[in-house]
Amino acid sequence: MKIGIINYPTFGGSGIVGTELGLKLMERGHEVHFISYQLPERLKLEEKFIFHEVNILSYPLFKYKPYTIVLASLLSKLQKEEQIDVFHAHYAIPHSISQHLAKLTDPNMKIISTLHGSDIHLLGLDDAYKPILENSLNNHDALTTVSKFMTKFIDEHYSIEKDIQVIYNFVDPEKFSHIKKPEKDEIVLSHVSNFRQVKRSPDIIKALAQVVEKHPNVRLEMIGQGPELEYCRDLAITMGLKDNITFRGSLLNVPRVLCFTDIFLIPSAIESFGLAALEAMSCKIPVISSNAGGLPEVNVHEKTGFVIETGDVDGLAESILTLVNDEELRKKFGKEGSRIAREKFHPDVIVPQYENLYKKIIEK
Ligand code: GMT
Repeated sequence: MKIGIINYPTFGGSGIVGTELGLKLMERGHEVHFISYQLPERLKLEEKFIFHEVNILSYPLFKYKPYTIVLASLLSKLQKEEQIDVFHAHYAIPHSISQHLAKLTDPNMKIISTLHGSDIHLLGLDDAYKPILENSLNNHDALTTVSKFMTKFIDEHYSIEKDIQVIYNFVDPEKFSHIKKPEKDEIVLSHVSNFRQVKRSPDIIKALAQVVEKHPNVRLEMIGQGPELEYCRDLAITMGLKDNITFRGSLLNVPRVLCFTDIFLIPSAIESFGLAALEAMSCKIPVISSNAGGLPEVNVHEKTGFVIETGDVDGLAESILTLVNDEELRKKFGKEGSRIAREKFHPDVIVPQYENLYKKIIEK
């Protein structure tokens, strides 16, 4: 098949899922066309790929560049010139709307969107997007989401007249696997985040303050960048935790930090799936997550880690302390996490679900 993948090029989960899916589809013999406004981060590690850049010319009248239209025109052009069998957008705003616009130029064009997260549970609810978004999604050939939580959320908040298939995100054990941890005299906690408010990253610093009172040899790795990063840095200083926290910025090689990690933390206020938690599980790392959104579909309480109430800083500290004090429990949760990652979220389980969906809509 010839498949067009439209995604954001950044470190965000939807961009990663789109890119990794495209790469897996290439491995399985498909011709994949990556479409984005710049080369996706994870493609930078690859040698062979087809990439189409969405190029917007400046014009003095434009205060805001009309990205949605330029992307739609590119998709329409690709449909004509490359005879793409199916276009697959990751993150609905504005990608799904551009796909729908392009389909207006050729009704035979097949379009699918995967609804990832804040495109639906935050931005999409706003009147500034909702009417057009809903109409575009209703004109798609197929829709998928990344968790049962997301499907339920869409049912409750949108008028979508088609079935929405849940296809979970996946993790490649070749890229995220357990590497024997080096001997060290500290316990390392990690948090991978875009430091937006929904991630509740400051809760981790507050919990760490309680933890180091009992165990001064606990250190936290904060990976990523975003609006609350500066606040987190300040909080670390005011709470006297400067020496217990390392801020790393965005990293292409997350597995390198994960191999030093003993406990992974993701206490978000909402999370449609929590790809970072799955990547940690794949590396045999126990996870402490909140019970928000689709997180409990990934991290299973008392099997792969602990699931706490969102915002429960004391509960977070208590769970960290339980795992800090119990190496055997860390190993047990880590092992189970990696087993579930391999069985339920393996590319060989997930990618064929997308292939089958593509085939179904192409044959229709
Ligand atoms: O939706 C977002 O806030 C961003 C999006 C992204 O592009 O990173 O993340 C969402 O999609 C990921 C991949 O499916 C999920 O793992 C994240 O849980 C989800 N984020 C939220 O729901 C906040």
